[in-house]
Amino acid sequence: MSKRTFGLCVVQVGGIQPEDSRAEVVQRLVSLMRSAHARGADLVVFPELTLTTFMSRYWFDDQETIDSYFETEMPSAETAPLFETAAELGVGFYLGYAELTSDGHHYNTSILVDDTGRITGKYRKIHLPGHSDNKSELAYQHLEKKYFEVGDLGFGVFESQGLKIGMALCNDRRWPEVYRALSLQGAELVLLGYNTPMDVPGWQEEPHTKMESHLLSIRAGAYQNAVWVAAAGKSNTEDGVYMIGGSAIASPSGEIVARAQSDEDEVVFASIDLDYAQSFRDSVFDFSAHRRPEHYSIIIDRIGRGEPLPVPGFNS
Ligand code: CDT
Repeated sequence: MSKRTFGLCVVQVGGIQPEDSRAEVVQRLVSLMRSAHARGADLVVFPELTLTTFMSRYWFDDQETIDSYFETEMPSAETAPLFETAAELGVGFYLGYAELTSDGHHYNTSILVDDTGRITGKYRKIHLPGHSDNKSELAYQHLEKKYFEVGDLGFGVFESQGLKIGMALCNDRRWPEVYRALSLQGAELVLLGYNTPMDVPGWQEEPHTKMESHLLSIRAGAYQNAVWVAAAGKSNTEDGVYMIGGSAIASPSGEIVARAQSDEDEVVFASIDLDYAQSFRDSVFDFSAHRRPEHYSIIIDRIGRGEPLPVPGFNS
């Protein structure tokens, strides 16, 4: 059996505080990238909105304050060390950040950068959770729907470092359509960053199931689509709010092959065999042989739950 090994790292970041400057955060990420390289990383995955604290927990009225959390260029003077280190070490990376475009659009974005420091792909988050109204009675809110527009780039797959790589961000990992859209384009690797606070308004999961549903989502996405999934989160407390951690790599068998042990900064490494996916693609998930899209139209036609469809002899 063939083997194409690749050094994959998810870098968990143990919380960014409101007072941490971009320059401090970038230095921290550079040092984590160096540790990842020392472990054998070819590619490093950083979390969602990595450069600042998770601003969606705060209600801001003032556009200048809001925009201060966003990047207007990438790389910028402040983020350039990440690109320079990537090129120096020959390590690619995925980075989540808040993007303000030159024509005034705000997106929750990730980029893919190859081992020469060149941007090879971009994704703008499509599943934005939370709310846009001011729930001022709460200590912390989840205002992604206020601060970000729905991404306009679709689910892209990019050739980078000799691989086909798809990207997603945080809440996307809970939606099976995301992995399917990427795997139908031949993605071998799905990279995603996340911020999952323990307390989210209106999200009534038992605390112990938060980690379970996170791991279940990436494992199911990996297995059902015969892809590797690498998920990097922020963890520990940010401004007193706990984020779940559990940064992990899931294989096409649906197993977690590496997982953070702490809720601090941590480099999680796996030497993965990219060809391991092939046996799944040739058998149980041979899409060409087994998928039946003529029976999937309801997935496109409906957004919310509705009445049962007519079935001949029933429901008419
Ligand atoms: N950042 C992000 O998308 N976080 C969400 C938590 C709240 S959604 C109920 C997540 O899915 O982890």
